[in-house]
Amino acid sequence: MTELNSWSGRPFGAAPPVGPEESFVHAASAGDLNADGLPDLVLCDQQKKTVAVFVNKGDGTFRRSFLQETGRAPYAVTVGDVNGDGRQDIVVGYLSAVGSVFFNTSNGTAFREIPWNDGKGEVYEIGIGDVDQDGWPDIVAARSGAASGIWFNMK
Ligand SMILES: [Ca+2]
Ligand SMILES: [Ca+2]
Repeated sequence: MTELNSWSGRPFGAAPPVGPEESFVHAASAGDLNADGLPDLVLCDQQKKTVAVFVNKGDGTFRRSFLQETGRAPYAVTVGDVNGDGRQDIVVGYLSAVGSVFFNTSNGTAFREIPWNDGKGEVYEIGIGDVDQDGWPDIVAARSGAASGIWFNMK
């Protein structure tokens, strides 16, 4: 099936699916997690409570390189270099649970998880940016059921 891309007028082609057929992915983000110049995908399954990385094979298909059971329902995710080491990291927000920063330790195949936020409310959206202009990226979260806020990087 082909649909027209309204921005360029060029057709969209059907792409092969990514991840398991039966899934409950509520949050996804893209970033170059293995530093090969191609954007990779992070898919967070709310029901299975998992965070998975799928690396871009360069031919329109993806291969899973990482899977972590979180024990909490992920609801928002973004990718960015939170610790300034040049490797893209993963920031996950959950439903009424403390969030996770997954520091990329091995080209998208291994991560070190540390907590962020107070675990209140539902995290609907996450942004990464240097809000206080100290040279370190901070985490901004939009939440429901709790105040939204900024979590400053205290490097
Ligand atoms: Ca890549
Ligand atoms: Ca990093």
